[in-house]
Amino acid sequence: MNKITAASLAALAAIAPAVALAPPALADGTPGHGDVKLHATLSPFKVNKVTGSGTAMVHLEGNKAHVTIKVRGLLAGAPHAQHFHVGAKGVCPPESAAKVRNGKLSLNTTDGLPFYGAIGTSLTTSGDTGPASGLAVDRFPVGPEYTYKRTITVTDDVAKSLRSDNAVVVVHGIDYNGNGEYDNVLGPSDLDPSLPAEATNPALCGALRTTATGAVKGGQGGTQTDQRATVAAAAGGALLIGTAGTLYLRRRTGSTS
Ligand SMILES: [Cu+2]
Repeated sequence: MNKITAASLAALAAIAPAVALAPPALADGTPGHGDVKLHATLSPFKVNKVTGSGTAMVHLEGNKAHVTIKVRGLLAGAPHAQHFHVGAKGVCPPESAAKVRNGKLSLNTTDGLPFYGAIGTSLTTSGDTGPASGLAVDRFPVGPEYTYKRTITVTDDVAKSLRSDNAVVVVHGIDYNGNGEYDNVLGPSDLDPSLPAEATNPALCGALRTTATGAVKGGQGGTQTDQRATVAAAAGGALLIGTAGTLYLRRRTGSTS
């Protein structure tokens, strides 16, 4: 396994700028700090030849995030960097965001930045959890299958992103050519040219969405998590106007997990 150098961390930090999000205002104008629970279904990037799957759960209390991630079907014996990405659209990239490199169609971490944003939290097994630990491969879980549980204190920006359904879980590390190791079939990593792209390309992705909150605002199901929809309702007089909040509510209603 390649070693992570200080230079590589600097390279990663360069693509993970500080995120400044507007604080999410509730319908009554106060910022949210209450308990929220979030869930994500982690889906594989087929374009990266991934067939694994997983789930992520976060219970956020203040800035304390109790994180549980379960994955299976990833490359065995290899570390899998995993992060909360924040500050963009709060969604996973479509497979159409992939590009041809080394004559092969693949999706690298940079391809997804306009969709899931930069690294907000590194979901390491120990020690630092900031963006600078984004490629600390000796502190990430090892595949093919694992359950990760850790309580992490997240930054204010990440807490706000979680509460506003803007955070995305990305698990990295793929085996594009199925030879059982990270190699250079796709060339060097976009995050650190001393690493193979296979070691850092996204494998699984899931947008975290709130499933429950501690404080329910009366009447119309307008909890903290429904803030965008609630704001939309206040502005437009109806919930079913074409907003991100509406899409979210539909998705949430249709979900059984
Ligand atoms: Cu990531």
